[in-house]
Amino acid sequence: MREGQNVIYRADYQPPAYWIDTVELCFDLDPAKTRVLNRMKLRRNAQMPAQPLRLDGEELNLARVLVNGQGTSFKMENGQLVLENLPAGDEPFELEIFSTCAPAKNTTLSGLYTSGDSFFTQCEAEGFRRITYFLDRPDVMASYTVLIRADKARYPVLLSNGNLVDQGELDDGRHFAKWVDPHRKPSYLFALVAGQLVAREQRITSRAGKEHLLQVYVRPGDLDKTEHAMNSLMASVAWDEARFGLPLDLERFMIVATSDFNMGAMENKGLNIFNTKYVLASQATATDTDFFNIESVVGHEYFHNWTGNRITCRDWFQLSLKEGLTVFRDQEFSMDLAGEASARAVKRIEDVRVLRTMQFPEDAGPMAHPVRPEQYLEINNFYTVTVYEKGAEVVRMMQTLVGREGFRRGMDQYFQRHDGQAVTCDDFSQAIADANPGSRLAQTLEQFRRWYSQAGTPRVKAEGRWDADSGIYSLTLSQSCPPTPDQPAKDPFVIPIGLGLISGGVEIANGMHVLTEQSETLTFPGLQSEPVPSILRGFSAPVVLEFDYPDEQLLALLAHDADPFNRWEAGQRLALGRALAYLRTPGLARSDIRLDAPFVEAMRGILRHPTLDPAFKELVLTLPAETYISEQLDTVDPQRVHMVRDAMREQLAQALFHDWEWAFEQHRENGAYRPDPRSSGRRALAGLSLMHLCIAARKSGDTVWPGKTLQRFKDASNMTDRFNALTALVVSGHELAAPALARFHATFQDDALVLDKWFALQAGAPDRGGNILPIVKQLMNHPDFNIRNPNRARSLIFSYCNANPGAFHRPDAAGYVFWSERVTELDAFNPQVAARLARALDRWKKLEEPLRSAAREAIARVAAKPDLSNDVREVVTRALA
Ligand code: 0A1
Ligand code: ZN
Repeated sequence: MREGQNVIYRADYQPPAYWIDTVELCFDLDPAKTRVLNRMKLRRNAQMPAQPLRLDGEELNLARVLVNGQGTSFKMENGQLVLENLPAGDEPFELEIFSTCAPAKNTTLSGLYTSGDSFFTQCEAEGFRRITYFLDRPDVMASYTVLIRADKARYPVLLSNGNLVDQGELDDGRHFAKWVDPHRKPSYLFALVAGQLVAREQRITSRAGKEHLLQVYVRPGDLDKTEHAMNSLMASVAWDEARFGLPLDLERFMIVATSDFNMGAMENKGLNIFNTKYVLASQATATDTDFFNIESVVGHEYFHNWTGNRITCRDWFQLSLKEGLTVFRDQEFSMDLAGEASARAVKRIEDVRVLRTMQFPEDAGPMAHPVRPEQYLEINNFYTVTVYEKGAEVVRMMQTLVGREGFRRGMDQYFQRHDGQAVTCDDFSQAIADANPGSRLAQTLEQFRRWYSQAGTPRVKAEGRWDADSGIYSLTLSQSCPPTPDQPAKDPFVIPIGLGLISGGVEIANGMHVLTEQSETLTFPGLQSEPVPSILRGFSAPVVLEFDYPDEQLLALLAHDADPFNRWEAGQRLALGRALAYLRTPGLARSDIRLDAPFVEAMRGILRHPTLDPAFKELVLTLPAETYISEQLDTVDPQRVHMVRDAMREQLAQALFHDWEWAFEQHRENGAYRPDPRSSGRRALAGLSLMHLCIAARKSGDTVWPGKTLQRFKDASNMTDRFNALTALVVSGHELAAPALARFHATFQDDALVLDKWFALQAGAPDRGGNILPIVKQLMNHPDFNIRNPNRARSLIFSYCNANPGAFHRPDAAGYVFWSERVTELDAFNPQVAARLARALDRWKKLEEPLRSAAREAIARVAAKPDLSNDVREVVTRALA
């Protein structure tokens, strides 16, 4: 992607040649042809040499351009509207642009589009230019006034950012609403919504005694599913005030849900637009995971109001400035709401699991990029787990290096310096360091910033040496980082390493070592016996820790480590070690897989533990994901990885049969449904138990547990228990799965989000003799399938291609053929979604032959298509490079 056309480089950043101070937009909404009148006040940026004004525009029909009320000459160049004859001097001038667009034909879901009978916008990153000609870049911040006119019966609700200042009737059954946003903002935060919507409303009073109106807008039938989103919003407002002293700066804060959305949600100023998946929930239709995701996404978007909106990004290379920081904030929010230490730890483990199963592979593949990328062809491809999740880990390390209070001081400093500005990742780390002079961050700032500039997951190799004579234990820590595209060699990172020493089941040391050199040795004198080191406690840095733990040490950590993260990690390492040993055994058959007694007993010990949190037990007893296991191998046969993991799970199911029975009975009842960490943890463990009981039953021919599972599926009072039971039947491949699936569909056929689960479960089920691809193809023809709806496309196609490696990587390459067809099909109407699917084969170079060649061929087939979008082109060209 280096010399390619249209590549944008971070190094080429130039401030804008003009500023836009105010924007007045007037919309006449019509699905076929919406008219947009855009009146702006501009002035030259005196710091830049005089040059023409170049406005971005895409898919617009331009009708008229006036400068200070007069017609003017203009030309089109590379899709931009170029104005050369502007008034001389530095006086502000008025520019009026009249254009039209076609929302009903806009299948990309970027810009102004229709979903059902309503209008929505999505402007991040570069969608505003699909609404009007503009300096569509985040460092141009303007004040917006928006007038919306539309048919009143079809579009009774008309919304935009800020405050409603006027509304009224017009002729011909039309009406209008006028909105003024009191805050300056970049164009990517503009939003407009119009349609038949209803709102749950809540008035709140802030700590400072200010009144605010909170609203959650949905389609009329969905109002009863908005309570949790509203509660989450209220909790978010309270949390940001309490933890960071950041109040809501608007009289009114709105969330609107749409079922057609490319991503999770969007933080438009005062008018967040959400995928319904992250708003709608009832105990009958949403799982515990859905409830927690809603809480965290509502929090995330709300927290953007300060980290992203009040202080925004100078350019899109700085995306992690807002995303990494805001993910960090939503993670902290969820942890604080979870309350108890064990529930916080569970959340931390879940976050690390996402990082390691999704971001680590990204960092090792063809799309690897630094948290602050250097170049892109299509910015939408860089809304990645690296920018978001690794970016959050970088912010977390800053907090670790300056302490929690120091971090709060740093945030205060950041807002004091930069409120109202468009800034860079360096500005952020500078503020945190400056507020904490003398801290480890301030001392190492330049080096610390390599986390923003160097891609790849660092390795920390630890080697312990015990000298019994002197009673000294020494630990050598060495770091390295594998090459990534464009970055063959890396300089050492600043790596905070949480470290404990355990001797005889007792913790004798606990602290934080900051590794800055390529290699450092720590010594611990005066010890009676060789300690067990607990390294990288709390997952204190986003690195791979290499340490040759003997099994006894892992068993000791699993039994005793005071750090819950490393306690869980010890169990994962025990399981991973076994999986890798099987995978490295030539000619291994499924029947050769026999888990050893110490491992099984350790797992039993955790499952039966008298005091451990059920949610934590569920995490320990879940084997490492197939993708995580695959990342540890040089070459991968995904079907073999699946076979090994599946066989290990089956062994755990059989060996712990009575323990699973016990666990299920102990945790099956949870009283009235509440999606809190405690009772959801109990449901999770009951669900995992049921799954293992069904798997064991498949092996033994027992019909009792499948029967009980079906009964639970039918009787369940909530979606979590119901779906877990259904999943147990489907995953174990029991014949009761088919009637249960049919019943599930019949019950929930009118609920789109539940149907998404129904599609996803079938597409993600374990492959039996190559049966999944035919099922997926059949489901593509199901009357409820619609590839144009991103949620539905993801639930079927992505669940198969991205989340079911054992079924997707078929020796006959039919999975790859299916993938390439879907990528091209999607690309024709929604490039963003297509490009995400295109990434399913990112790791093709790791595949064993003949899969590797077949995958390459499939990617090449996509790359050879004419008219590919930039989005897909960038992904496939990088993959083939
Ligand atoms: N800023 C949003 C994510 C988002 C990004 C791009 C979108 O359209 C291309 C939509 C949403 C967030 O972080 O939640
Ligand atoms: Zn975000």
